Amino acid sequence: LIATTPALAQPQSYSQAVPALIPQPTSQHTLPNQTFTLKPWSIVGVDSSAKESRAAKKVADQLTAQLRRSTGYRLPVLPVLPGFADIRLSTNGPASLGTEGYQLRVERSTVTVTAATPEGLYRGVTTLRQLLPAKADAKTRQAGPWRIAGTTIADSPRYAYRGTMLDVSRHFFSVAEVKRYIDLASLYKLNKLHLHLSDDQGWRIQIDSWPRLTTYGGSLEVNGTPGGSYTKAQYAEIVRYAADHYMTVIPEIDTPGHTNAALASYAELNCDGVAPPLYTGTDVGFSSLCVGKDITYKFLDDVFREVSQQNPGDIVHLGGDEAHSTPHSDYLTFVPKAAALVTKQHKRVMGWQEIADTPLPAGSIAQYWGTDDERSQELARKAAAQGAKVVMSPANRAYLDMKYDESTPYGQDWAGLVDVRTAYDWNPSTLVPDLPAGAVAGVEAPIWTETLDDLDKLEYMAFPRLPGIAELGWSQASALDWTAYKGRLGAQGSRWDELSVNFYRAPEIDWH
Ligand code: TNX
Repeated sequence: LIATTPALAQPQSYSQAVPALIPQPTSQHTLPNQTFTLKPWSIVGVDSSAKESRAAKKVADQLTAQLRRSTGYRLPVLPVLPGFADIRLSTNGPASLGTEGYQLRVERSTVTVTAATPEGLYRGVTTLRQLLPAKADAKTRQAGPWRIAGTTIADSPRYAYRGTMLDVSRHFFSVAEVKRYIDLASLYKLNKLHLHLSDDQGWRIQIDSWPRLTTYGGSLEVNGTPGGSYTKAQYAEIVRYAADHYMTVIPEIDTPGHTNAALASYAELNCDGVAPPLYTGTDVGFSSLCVGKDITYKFLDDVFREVSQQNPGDIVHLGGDEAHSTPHSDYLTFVPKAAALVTKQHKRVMGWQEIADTPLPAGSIAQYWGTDDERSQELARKAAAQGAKVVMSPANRAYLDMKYDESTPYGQDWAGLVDVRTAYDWNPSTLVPDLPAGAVAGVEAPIWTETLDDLDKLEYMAFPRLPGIAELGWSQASALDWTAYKGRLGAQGSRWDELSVNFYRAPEIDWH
């Protein structure tokens, strides 16, 4: 008798045993029969040098604050004693892990996250959160058990620059709303928050030497509803909150175009000395600073100084996009002068791709927003040729304000419809042909807000596409695979439900 062995079906529990992580880590292996269970008496231990102990403790406190809410356990955080804590968080790992790298090991009795810095520890803890059941993210106490399948993970990012941009000019967003956006973006290991702080429709950051920028220039937004602006104290609160989530704020003051709010606030900034009215429409390209006037550079010197003082990060974004009302020869004069006022504050210059037409200071970053067009690709190569880095924000893939499909109730479509796959299925290093290897610093997903006036709409456009851009920024090229990603993305749905994220349930994803 010849018995045929039925093909071994994948055991049902297999997919549950291999947790779905976004971004996909560099390496991940299962440890069979090593399930960890969090207990009411579990202890979290922090092992760090004296220098890093505060920051490391804070990472532990952020983790336990959430887990106490959902589990109801006490979860005390203590300096680690060998062989003692159930969850061990260490910043005493080897320097070879890099600033953001970490190792994570889940065994029957312990979970260990090891990094070389508090930042690496933070990235590892975001992974740990995704390894726990989705209900660990709940706001109220849930029933256990709180199990994590045994695994070993070694992980570090592909790119140093992994960002998202929020346009707070077209519609203003409060400090609380920006914090919520930081909460959600940081879950996917994004490390840059680019704030688009000025545009035609509103100036949103207090500048003491030019107070009317906010008192008048910030008073409205698109459609004429009341706008708003951040005081220095409020802005500092955003910077601090971002830092606590290991995100660096990149402030953008858009110049020489996109400046109607400033021109309306100060007549002397206009070439004809006449202040235009405030603008609440959604056209672009009609405003320009007066390139030939000295006061323009006095203004920018003051603005970049005050903005730099409020931003510990080393990058200031000077815009430079769509200067359709600035004669090109003026543009070529203007950008190097504005850039010099940024470097004078010991900051690196960042700007939209158009700045690559001008000589750029060392350490500059050009932000690609093209749609596979020749001109944009040429600008990216021009940036690289002069030693600048390029951050990839292709509008037809990375713009979170583009509609998913024709039925998306808001958003724009000038760069095309961007479904979840289109946003994910590309390679930042090879998108622009003939861009030298190493020129790409990373990726950024901007969310422009002409049509987005509240947090629900922001969340709907950012989720589920933002995690895909985050994965492009973090995971190795070899790990990028739409079919596998799609499966992992579906598992985020239950987390977003716990976090009350208003995400778009894209029909091609199997949400669970
Ligand atoms: C283009 S992309 C802009 C923004 C708009 C956006 C809308 C870029 C650098 N400028 O001014 O808000 O399109 O999608």
